[in-house]
Amino acid sequence: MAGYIPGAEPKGELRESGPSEVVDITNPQHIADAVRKYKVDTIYNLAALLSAVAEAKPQLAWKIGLGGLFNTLEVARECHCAVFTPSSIGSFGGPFPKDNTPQDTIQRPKTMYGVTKVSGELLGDYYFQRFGVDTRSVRFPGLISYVTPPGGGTTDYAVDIYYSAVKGEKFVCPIGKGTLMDMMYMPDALRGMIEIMEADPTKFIHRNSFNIASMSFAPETIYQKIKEYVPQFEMEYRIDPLRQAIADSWPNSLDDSCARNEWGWRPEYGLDEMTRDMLAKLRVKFNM
Ligand code: VAH
Repeated sequence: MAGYIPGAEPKGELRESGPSEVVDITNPQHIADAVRKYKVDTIYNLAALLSAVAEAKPQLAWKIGLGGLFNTLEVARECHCAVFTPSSIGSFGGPFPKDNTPQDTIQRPKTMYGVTKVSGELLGDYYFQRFGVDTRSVRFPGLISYVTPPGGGTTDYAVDIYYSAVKGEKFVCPIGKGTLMDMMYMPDALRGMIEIMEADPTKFIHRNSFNIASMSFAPETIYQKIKEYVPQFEMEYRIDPLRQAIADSWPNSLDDSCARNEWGWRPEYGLDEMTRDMLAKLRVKFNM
């Protein structure tokens, strides 16, 4: 993380899951010290500002997204680590096929988030080709989790809607009716991150970065699905122009056939399974 962010330390289940250090990703020595101290063989570099907040702080988004990635790749080159860095459906932009977006197509994003993601893909491939660093990546859709509240992304609505439903509140949706975006339940995303790093690289045609997908929906679809389990749940639209413009520039759905063919990617959660699990876990989280 750039600079020390109070409260950023891991908590609860994450903290109990193993050793941890607070590392400033804009300080390469910090990264190298942690890698050497814990004999790290694979770095999962998840540091980034999400799409909407990156438009408010573009310089910081670059500093963390690309500066942080460069520092991570240099440490990986020196310490012989593999590196996973997520890209995103936000890496697409310009005149590309919006439906079933192919693995290889035009990527001319107009957001700083997208610029950092497509640049990160190119940098990751360069470090593999030039220095042999084992870099791998997936283009994540919007990730939905009950563990951590959303952090300033365009797809945050698909998490916030579950919180409103469980709390018995009317949901105010910032994304317009009919706006399709790819989404994925966090357990599928975590499994994908591990499976790609354990995959046999001799089968790779691509590396940075693979399209992966599980579901694509618009706000009205997830709302109707939640209403099946929370019949009194209500929603209204109050469009956020920034997030709507970003969402409109992204794919409606992804073709993930390369990830399926090159390393066996398969999603396990659809909208119904995710909705049942999200509502159940949030009810436990809020003792409701
Ligand atoms: C965002 N949740 O909305 C992130 C993600 C594809 C969406 O990159 O910025």
